[in-house]
Amino acid sequence: MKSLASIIDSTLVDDVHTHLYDPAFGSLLLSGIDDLLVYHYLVSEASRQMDVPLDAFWAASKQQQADWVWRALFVQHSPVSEACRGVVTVLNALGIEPRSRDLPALRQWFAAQQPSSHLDRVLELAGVRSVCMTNSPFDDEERPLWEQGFPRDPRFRAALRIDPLLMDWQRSAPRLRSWGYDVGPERSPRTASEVRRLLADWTRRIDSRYCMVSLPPDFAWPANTDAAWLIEHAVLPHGRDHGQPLALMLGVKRGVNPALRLAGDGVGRSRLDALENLCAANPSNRFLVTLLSREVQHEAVVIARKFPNLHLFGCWWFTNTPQLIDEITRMRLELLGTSFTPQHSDARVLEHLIYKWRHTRECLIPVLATRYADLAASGWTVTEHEMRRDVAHLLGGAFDRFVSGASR
Ligand code: FIX
Ligand code: ZN
Repeated sequence: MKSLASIIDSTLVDDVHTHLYDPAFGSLLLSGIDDLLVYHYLVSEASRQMDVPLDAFWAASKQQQADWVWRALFVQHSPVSEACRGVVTVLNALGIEPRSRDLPALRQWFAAQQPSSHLDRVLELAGVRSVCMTNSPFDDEERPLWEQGFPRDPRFRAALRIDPLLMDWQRSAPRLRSWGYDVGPERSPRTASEVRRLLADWTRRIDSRYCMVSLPPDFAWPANTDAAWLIEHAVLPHGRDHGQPLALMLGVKRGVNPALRLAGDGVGRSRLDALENLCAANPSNRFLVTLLSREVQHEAVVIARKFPNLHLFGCWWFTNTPQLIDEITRMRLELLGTSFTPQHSDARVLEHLIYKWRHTRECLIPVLATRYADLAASGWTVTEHEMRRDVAHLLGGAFDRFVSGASR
């Protein structure tokens, strides 16, 4: 009988949320040591240890920024944080002894890789079968390629990101008008139907799996806000018409320290009565939810027990640390069984897939082993076939079924 560890290690993952791009997007698919080092997780950590003022940091080239991050986090101190250890895991998995090379040598190594075989190798080392991208019509860099069309790499699936639409309607409305949608700034039936037309067009164009938005801790629903109105009159009807779940990423406070740019976002406790209200009032809509704050994880699990149209996924960003993955995943297994998706990578750089999934697998093994051992002690021994089924379900299978509406 194969061990649980080898089943978890060998089961391929369908990664349900990343910031990676189909290789057709060229330089938008980040890769290599400099992108690994200027990852915003590391920039925020380095900002605490670097002597360089932030203005000078942002004015410098990516390579110079990477040099500073490397020096602060890997040379002057031991890289013990989760994000730093991630870089070490990546280099190791690629066969590079991280301490034996300086940054110029690491750069040369990455530059020598042939992009498509490097992509294949990374996916293989990460044990990842497919990744879901984050695709925004509001992103001027990616929109033109979608409009033009391109041969898709089937390993890169799409999801429609709509943050500006919901969170910044007054500035988004003129953009929609410039794209030919007859919306006004006011909340009218015409505006709602034109937003639905935009969502339908983009869902078809990118072959979207779900629609997604990140929301601040004080997001309320129902409420007299543009976001709540658009959700009720455009996003939810669109979801029902097109079978698209709505992914809510709850609890992000954007720009807590704007000087840190992308690294400057923070966290707050979300008001989960909004989630409860959404699930209760819209039984024909499906909601995918991940939460940034540790403090609301238990409440979210209890809501999920009440609403089969809610699927929890991932230990998002600040909760993607071994200690919190362990705690949150145990809690979810104990209260939801296997009806959730423990992790997504949120990878921004191709090679992140390696560390995010290796570290997740390391966490999942003892958590699931304990549940199976407790179950065996109570008189139910899980077979190898059943373990494989459960692991495949947890590593993307359950999410896929929920998204397709097949079963929950
Ligand atoms: O909103 C999101 O999808 C977040 O994941 C990002 O905004 C965030 O910057 C991130 O990369 C977290 O892992
Ligand atoms: Zn993300």
